[in-house]
Amino acid sequence: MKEYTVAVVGATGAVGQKMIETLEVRRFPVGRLVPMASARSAGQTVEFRGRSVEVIEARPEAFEGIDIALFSAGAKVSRALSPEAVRRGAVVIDNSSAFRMDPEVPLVVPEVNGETALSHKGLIANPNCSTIQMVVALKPLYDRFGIERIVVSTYQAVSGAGGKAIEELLDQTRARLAGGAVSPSVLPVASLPVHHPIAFNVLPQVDVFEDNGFTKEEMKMVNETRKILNDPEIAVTPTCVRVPVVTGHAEAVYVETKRPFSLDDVYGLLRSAPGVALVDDPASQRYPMPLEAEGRPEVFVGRVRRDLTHPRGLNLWVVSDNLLKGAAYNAVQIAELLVERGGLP
Ligand code: NAP
Ligand code: 3JN
Repeated sequence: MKEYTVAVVGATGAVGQKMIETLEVRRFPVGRLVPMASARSAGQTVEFRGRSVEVIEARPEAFEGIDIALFSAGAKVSRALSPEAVRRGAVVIDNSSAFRMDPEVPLVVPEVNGETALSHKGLIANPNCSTIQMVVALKPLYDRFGIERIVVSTYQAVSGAGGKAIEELLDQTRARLAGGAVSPSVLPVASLPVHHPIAFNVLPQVDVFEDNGFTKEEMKMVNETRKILNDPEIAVTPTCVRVPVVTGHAEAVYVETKRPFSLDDVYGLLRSAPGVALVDDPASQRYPMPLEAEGRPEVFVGRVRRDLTHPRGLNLWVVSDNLLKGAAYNAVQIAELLVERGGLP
């Protein structure tokens, strides 16, 4: 089998580390791994297949000879360096929001719209984590019954906000338990002047606010869902919330379908849907939870129930590992799809 030279940009970050782990676990045909980060981390090492591999600074020339570049170092880095990588012949799978809404760039969740990846022009975007797990769960229902409207509330783990946010939750938890004071500096948004404690708290803000009162994370869910489902009319009303959980985003999702459904059909569709694991047994208190989803590639769905008031209303509880299916695993799945279906030069 052909082997590929694979760059991971952001290799020292929360997502980049999971990308490297996922390449190894999935036995992706990596001939050479090239971990990249900022000049700050150049010279550090990452572990891959039992060996230490040196991290190099991500600069335009570093992309000479790279076949596939998985980017996860933020939108600014992606905007600056991914065109440089593409110009040098790499196919870029970008985990940032930089190009997601660009009509020339496919926005891909393999279980939902995998075929769109094959029309790439060198660049493929990985959607936002909250969007990915929602559309994987809803796709089988969308195809069978149509969906008019989605009302979603997220319960997002701190790892979605990066390595520093994980440290902040753990440090604050230890400090509070020891009776000490905390001085938040990362959440809800590191670059804003005001920060709130996350330990023993819940923050109804993920990313910055837009003029319409929704946050950027919420607007990503609206716009990315429309693009992935190729349905500019679908109504999405999100509220994104940060909770003191390290890994695993949860979502309470309410949908109104276009056509009537039976619950038996819904269970059947979810049971056989690619990438979905149905965990729904109220009698034995079985439902998806972040602690059980951590480290797993599936999107877990439970608490499936017909709405009490709307005849075509359905409630679901959707949980997934935000660093895996929400980021690293989805990106590696896209790379696998390109290898399997001739999508690489
Ligand atoms: P993180 O833990 O803070 O890691 C950031 C990574 O980016 C580090 O490896 C860092 O390297 C690198 N980096 C920073 N500035 C750089 C530069 N100028 N050149 C090259 N590398 C640079 O953050 P994370 O949680 O892994 O997230 C990284 C990005 O992934 C986010 O900004 C976002 O765009 C994307 N993301 C997407 C999703 C999703 O929903 N699909 C979820 C989370 C994150 P140093 O060690 O050298 O600083
Ligand atoms: O907060 C989360 O749970 C998900 C965060 C995703 C994120 C964080 C910083 C920058 C993104 C993203 O992927 O949408 C970005 C970004 O690239 O805009």
